[in-house]
Amino acid sequence: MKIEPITPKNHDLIGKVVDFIRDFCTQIRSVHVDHLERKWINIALLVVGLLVAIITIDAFFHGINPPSKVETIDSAKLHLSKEFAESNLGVQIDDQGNITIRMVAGRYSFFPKHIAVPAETKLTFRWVSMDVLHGVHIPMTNMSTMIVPGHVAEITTSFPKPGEYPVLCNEYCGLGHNHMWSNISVVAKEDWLAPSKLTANKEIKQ
Ligand SMILES: [Cu+2]
Repeated sequence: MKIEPITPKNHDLIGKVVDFIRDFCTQIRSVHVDHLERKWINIALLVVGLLVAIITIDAFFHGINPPSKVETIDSAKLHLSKEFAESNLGVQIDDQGNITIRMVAGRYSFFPKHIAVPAETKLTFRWVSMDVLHGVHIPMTNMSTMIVPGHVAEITTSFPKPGEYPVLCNEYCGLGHNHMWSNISVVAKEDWLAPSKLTANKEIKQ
């Protein structure tokens, strides 16, 4: 990288900026602020500084990051990624019987729009966003997370009772936000049909 030498031109600019800051500080100091008011301003600034420090320390030293694991993904290439390609979305069961549900959130729907899962079973949901920040909330369950573009949000949960559960977006994502929903049918464990055949067929098609 070429570093530009300090020329009289940009030396002038630095001088102007310094003058501006000096003027600004002088004007601020000349404003009359009541003693008590000044105390409260200082307390407010102290609280703001403390919060910023906590966030910074958490982010850099405690690894506080977007929800779930810090797993990144290219949101613009979801349809090309193996895991979130259209044919891999929905419910999948592996050889050990672990159930994984992959869903994509995009303005203004969750894809796939409807899935069926068994009750009283450990389910791993993996969510990604194809565009902006979304959220996912399933009322009457502990499912609530942000879906940050560029990150995979992973939640492990189970549904205690069979029934119809709406999946709602709880982060304002645009004009159609209130129409952004999907639906999960939770069926009794013994009535649930594992999509193994479906998965196998898909693999053959690919
Ligand atoms: Cu939304």
